[in-house]
Amino acid sequence: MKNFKLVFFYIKKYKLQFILGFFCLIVCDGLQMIIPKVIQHSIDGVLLPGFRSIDLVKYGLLIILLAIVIAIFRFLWRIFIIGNARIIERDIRNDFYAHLQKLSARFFQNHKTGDIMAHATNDMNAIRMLIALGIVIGVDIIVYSAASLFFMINIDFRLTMFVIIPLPLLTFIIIYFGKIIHKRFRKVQDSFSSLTEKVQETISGIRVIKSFAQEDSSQRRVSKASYDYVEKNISLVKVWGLFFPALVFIIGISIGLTLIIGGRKTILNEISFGEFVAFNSYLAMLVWPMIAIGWVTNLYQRGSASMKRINNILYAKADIIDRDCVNYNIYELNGSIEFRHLNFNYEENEPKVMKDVSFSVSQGETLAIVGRTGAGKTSIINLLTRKFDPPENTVFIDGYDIFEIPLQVLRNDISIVPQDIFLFSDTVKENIKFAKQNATDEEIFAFAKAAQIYDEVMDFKDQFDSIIGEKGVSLSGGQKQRIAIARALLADPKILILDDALSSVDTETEKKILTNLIKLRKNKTTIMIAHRISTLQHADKIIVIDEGKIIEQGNHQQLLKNNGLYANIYKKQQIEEHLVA
Ligand code: DCP
Ligand code: MG
Repeated sequence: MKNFKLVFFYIKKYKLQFILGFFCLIVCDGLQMIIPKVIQHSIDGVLLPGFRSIDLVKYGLLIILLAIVIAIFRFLWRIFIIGNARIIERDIRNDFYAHLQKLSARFFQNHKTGDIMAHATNDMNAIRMLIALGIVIGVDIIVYSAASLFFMINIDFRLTMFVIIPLPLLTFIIIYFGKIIHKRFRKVQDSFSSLTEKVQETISGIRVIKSFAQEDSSQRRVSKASYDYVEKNISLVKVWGLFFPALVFIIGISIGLTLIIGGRKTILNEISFGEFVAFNSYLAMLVWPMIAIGWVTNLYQRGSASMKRINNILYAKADIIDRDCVNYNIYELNGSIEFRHLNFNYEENEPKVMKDVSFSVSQGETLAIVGRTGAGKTSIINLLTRKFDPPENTVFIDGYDIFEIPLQVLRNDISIVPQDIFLFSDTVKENIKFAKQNATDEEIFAFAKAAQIYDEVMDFKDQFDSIIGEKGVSLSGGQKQRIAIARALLADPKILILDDALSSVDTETEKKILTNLIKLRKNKTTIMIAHRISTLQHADKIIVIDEGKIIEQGNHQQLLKNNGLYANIYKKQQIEEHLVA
């Protein structure tokens, strides 16, 4: 039960609606229980001498009236209870999402997107079902079984005792089959998602498949998934096929007993004919709570498993947070950076990816980082931006330990064009103004021009209102990079970081972007990572990193003189350029 703390919190928050729903539900259930009584009296009345047909009309009208009132109250309780459960689901999902946003890169490295998606959908569903149906069924169980039993016993105690003997079996059948059905249903769902995944993969990867002439093998993979889906469905159908007959069988026994024993009692005049009919109706009504107990048990188990999974995430501590030493008097950054003897590994038992790294950048300077792939360039950025936390007293901005700077300030004043660019499936314009929502069109166009993407966007059918992604224009790697650069430039941050952001841009365009960049970033700190030295040679300071260690630093001229790795890479790239040219 303690898993449901959050649910109770929200139930309390919306308690008025729940109380109203509860009231409507009880009225609805209660009135429902009166109908067989009305039928009983009308039948017994018909059999009495002196019964007038006008009385029958009265009974008929009464039942219609009851039906109308029941319908109204049923409508109301659905709105109050089921509607409210939807609202709570929404609130929990919002909490969940808000919390996800706080979690660190490390969390997302350790949790699969698919699992998180499942929590936000399937698990939320299970909780909603439990809240809504749990309440409704709970009330139904109590009202239905209490009232039915009361009226049945009132009609004939011994008869009641006989016919209810088989009914508890219903509960067990529901619990038992419910579990199997749920398990198999999950397998059907899994199989379906793997089938759609395969189909989607083969469609989006069709060019690769064709170019490697792998149509047959990809066809085989899809049809295998397709077979699997059918198989899982058949296994589900089989349980359903057993489940209903089992229910009908048990109910049949009770009905049979009623007919035999109750029928005899009617003939012997121990109970009236009307009572016999009413008894049958109440028996039918008693079936529902028996089924409901089993159902709600399963719902509860599923819901609490889901709640546990969601709690695991909701109570996962956000590990990248403002620490106690944070200084909220820091409102903005100036942009000088220093790393002091930084050692770092991503996971405890893994080897170090940063080894005694020290360097500094003054405010307004441009720093370039060069190094082979996997050398640790992006890791430096990850630590500077607190995507991952460095050890204390190793990274300083404006002379402050990075942990003294509020995260909000850090995030506001540093913009990155990351190596793996992500654009939203929204318009080009919205993507560019992502970091500065109040940007004017003029600003957006100006920075698009600076990033050398303006002309290309103007060639799109809807220009800056073109949607990016599957439903709209598909962009080349270089186009994406330049849109991301425009986005970062528009934010005009105190520190701008370009992580390999020009890798897919041709050298001509690159030169133009760099010229604009130098103009726009005058007196503002910029960090550039690139494999091409032509991109970096104008930087005030260049550090060369290899296997997590800084092996050279200086400006272009100094490093060439050094004749180390930098000079080596530079020469190779010069020869390549000559060959290409
Ligand atoms: N690494 C890791 N966990 C991460 C990121 C990186 O274990 N979340 C490891 C992989 C490499 C090392 O850290 O062994 C350095 O990775 P970087 O991403 O810092 O390397 P680069 O950015 O220099 O490489 P590239 O030029 O390919 O981007
Ligand atoms: Mg990298």
